[in-house]
Amino acid sequence: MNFLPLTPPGQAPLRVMTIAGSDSGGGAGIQADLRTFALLGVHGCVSVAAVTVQNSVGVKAFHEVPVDVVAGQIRAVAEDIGIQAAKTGMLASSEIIGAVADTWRDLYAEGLAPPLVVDPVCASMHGDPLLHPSALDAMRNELFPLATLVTPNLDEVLLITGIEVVDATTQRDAAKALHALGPKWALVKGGHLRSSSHSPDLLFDGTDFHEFDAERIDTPHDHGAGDTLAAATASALAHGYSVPDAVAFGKRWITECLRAAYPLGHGHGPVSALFRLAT
Ligand code: PXL
Repeated sequence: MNFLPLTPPGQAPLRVMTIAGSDSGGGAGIQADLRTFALLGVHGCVSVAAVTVQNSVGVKAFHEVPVDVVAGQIRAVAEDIGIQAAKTGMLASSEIIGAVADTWRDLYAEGLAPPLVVDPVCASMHGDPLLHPSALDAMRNELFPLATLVTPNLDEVLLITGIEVVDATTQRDAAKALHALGPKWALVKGGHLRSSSHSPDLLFDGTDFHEFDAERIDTPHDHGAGDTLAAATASALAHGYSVPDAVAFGKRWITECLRAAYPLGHGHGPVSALFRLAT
């Protein structure tokens, strides 16, 4: 596959920020995002929103970072280092979502807010909650309207819109419902449409639908897949790609990361951006 343009050594690469949770097992969350950023040649910056206690079997607990610290990390980096794109992942609570949204609105007014990919992480692949159910309203009403792109999986689509996606028609309905919440673009990922041998994702900007079909890689080791797709898409947006082109790039990247996924621990292993080192 073609990767993103690289910056010559000694010159500052583009900066992409992840506002998300830490995964002690290193497979998902901030650790997955930083791996993708590095292997795509962008400089990853971080606002840690939560710290999870987890391994390949499940999430045992999490600690929420105080809201002023989450907001402070974003502002400190945006003001000084500058960011060309950002993505959100696990945000845990309505208070944290509110702080991120407030900070983002302020940065926008100051001309410091780049494209924002909102991956509305609600639960781990084991079903362990990563977002308090009471925070769904904040996700819908505060963060979605600020997003360039939202990237829910089908479980998250159901929680956010109430629509159960079972086929192409309901996938379109869901894309319209998500877009109506305010993001510029909505991506409904079809990777969990288990009947399909393909992984059809649908992108909608309120007017046009774009379909992205990729080979479906059947692996139990898909921990961090959503994070990795959003991180690669944000990296392409930092390079000035259009949203459809950035999503197409992210989709190619996650397909290769899924192909390279490896077992770890006694449960589900992670997708692997490390394949890039062998290409
Ligand atoms: O893959 C979703 C995700 C995001 N962020 C953190 C996670 C997980 C899944 O477990 O732990 C911190």
